[in-house]
Amino acid sequence: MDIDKKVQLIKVPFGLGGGRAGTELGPESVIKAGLLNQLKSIGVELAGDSEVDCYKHFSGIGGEGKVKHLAEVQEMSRQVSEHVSQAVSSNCFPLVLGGDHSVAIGSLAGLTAHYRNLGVIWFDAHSDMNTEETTPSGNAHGMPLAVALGKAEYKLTDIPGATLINKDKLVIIGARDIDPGERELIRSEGIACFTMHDIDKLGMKTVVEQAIAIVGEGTDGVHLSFDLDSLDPLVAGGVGTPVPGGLSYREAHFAMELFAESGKITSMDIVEVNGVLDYDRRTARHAVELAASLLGKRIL
Ligand code: EXY
Ligand code: MN
Ligand code: MN
Ligand code: MN
Repeated sequence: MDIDKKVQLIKVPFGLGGGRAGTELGPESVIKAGLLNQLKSIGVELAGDSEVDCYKHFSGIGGEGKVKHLAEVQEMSRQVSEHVSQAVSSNCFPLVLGGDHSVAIGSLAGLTAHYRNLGVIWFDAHSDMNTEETTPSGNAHGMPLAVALGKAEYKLTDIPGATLINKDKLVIIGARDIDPGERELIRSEGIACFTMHDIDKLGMKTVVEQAIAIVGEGTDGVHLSFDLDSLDPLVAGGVGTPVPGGLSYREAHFAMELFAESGKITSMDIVEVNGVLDYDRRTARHAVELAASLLGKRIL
């Protein structure tokens, strides 16, 4: 997009929404993999960075109730929302570094406070649309879209200033592990979901063109939430919930390049980099490169 805005980095070292330790190390890991130099090298200016103070230490304990660590997820989301909202108020491009994918609840809350017609692009192996009733794991990182669409008991509107996202302006790309309750919701709500099968059939160019046709019209901002598990685990194995048969390196970069060309994306999450499982920082380095591709890195 040749971003004309400065980037505000928002670090969210939160992993209690996932089932395995290590995602709370994501922001540190992505920074150590060279994010700041990479942004600098492509001419993206950093307005500043902030860190959300949010239960940095993973604990497998405290999983009572239908959703594990729900109170912590809610408190983290409220704080992330404030940071994101502040960044948008300062005319910056919010780049949120998770953390597990429940951090996107906070991103979407902060963004909907400003963009009344927000579009959402969701790169993921999963569809993250379980409710308190359908979740097979009790892990909140499998729920952010249900929260944002108002389908769970915990709703985006529980966060001050936020509105729900519009189901007609949401596009999921890369899905290949969808639970029965999620499938029902996707079908009944008519949500645009390009599975890996669709990507194989249509090719990434057509998929992104169709996605842009959906979110490009009638929106005043478009958020791109990138879960690293959308990539094939052979490319990016440092994630807590790997699913075989994912995006290739080039498919993912090509998609980011096409979204960059569209000039439509106004914010981004990078989530699910697991600092414990990503022993050689390969997944974190992919995250850095993908962010650069989205922010307008040019080869020529
Ligand atoms: N659908 C499964 C669940 O709800 O437990 C797995 C969710 C994984 C969610 C992640 C990271 O995108
Ligand atoms: Mn996810
Ligand atoms: Mn996922
Ligand atoms: Mn599953």
